[in-house]
Amino acid sequence: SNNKILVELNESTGVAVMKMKSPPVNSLSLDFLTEFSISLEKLEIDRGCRGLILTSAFPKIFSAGLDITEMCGKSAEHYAAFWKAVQEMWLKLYGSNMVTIAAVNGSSPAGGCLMAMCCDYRIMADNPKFAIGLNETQLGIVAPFWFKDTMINIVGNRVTEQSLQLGQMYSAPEAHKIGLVDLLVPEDKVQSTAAAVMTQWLSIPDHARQLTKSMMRKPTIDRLVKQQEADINNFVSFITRDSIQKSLQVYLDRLKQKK
Ligand code: CO8
Repeated sequence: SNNKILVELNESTGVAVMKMKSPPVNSLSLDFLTEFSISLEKLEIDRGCRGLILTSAFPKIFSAGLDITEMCGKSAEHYAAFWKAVQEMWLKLYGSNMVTIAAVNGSSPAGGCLMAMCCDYRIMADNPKFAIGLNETQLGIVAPFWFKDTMINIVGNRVTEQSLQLGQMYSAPEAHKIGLVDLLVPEDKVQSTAAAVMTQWLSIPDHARQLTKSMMRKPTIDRLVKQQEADINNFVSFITRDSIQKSLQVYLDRLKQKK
């Protein structure tokens, strides 16, 4: 199953493009997350790689977020392994030493939004049909504290509180207005703009930029590291509740019926 993520490293620029390609919607399954973390780790230790552009191989969808089927009707052991993989993805991407740029070329709910928020800079296709946000409450579930912290670090406490309570999805223009994305460009300019912004970020000496990034993010990362096991237990006991299983199932059925 080593084919959900395409990685192309340009040796001369030191920039890797990672394209998520897990049909139909790049949902973050256990397999996907495992492959993602391995690919990221490989780039992280490659001294020839200084920058990462994260994008989707599919037009219209960046990532549908966590794979809901991984959170339905499975064993406690499975939920624990799945949640650990979600944590690892976040720890690695949010803590990356590379310059990371999200080229958000489509919709990006929940876990997809989290991935984009982990990056240093977000460029989104200027299409009001594309939406991004942490919509967990709409599924009857609750975004964990580290999702919340990641969002606060970008848009502040007030906007995060309202967004999280309402499970609000923002259209690309709205997301730009609140600062959830940094730049809107026409759909066909997303990749080239990401490359141009990357050049600008890479003109800063790595050591100074990396120490600064770590200074900004380490307190947020440490908060999860200190209670990683407790966070897994928390997730498992929450997700195994009958009422939560029911609301996820209803949401999933509604997604499937929609067409
Ligand atoms: N997981 C599993 N399957 C999914 C998901 C998903 N997240 N999203 C879509 N699918 C499935 C659909 O059911 C559909 O399946 P099928 O073909 O069998 O009917 C197929 O993918 C294609 O989906 P659509 O037809 O809906 O495709 P569209 O192009 O019309 O729309 C969207 C794409 C916008 C991505 C749309 O599918 C969507 O909104 N999906 C739901 C996304 C969502 O709500 N994700 C939230 C997941 S929860 C999360 O990420 C964080 C949870 C934190 C846990 C905290 C617990 C304590």
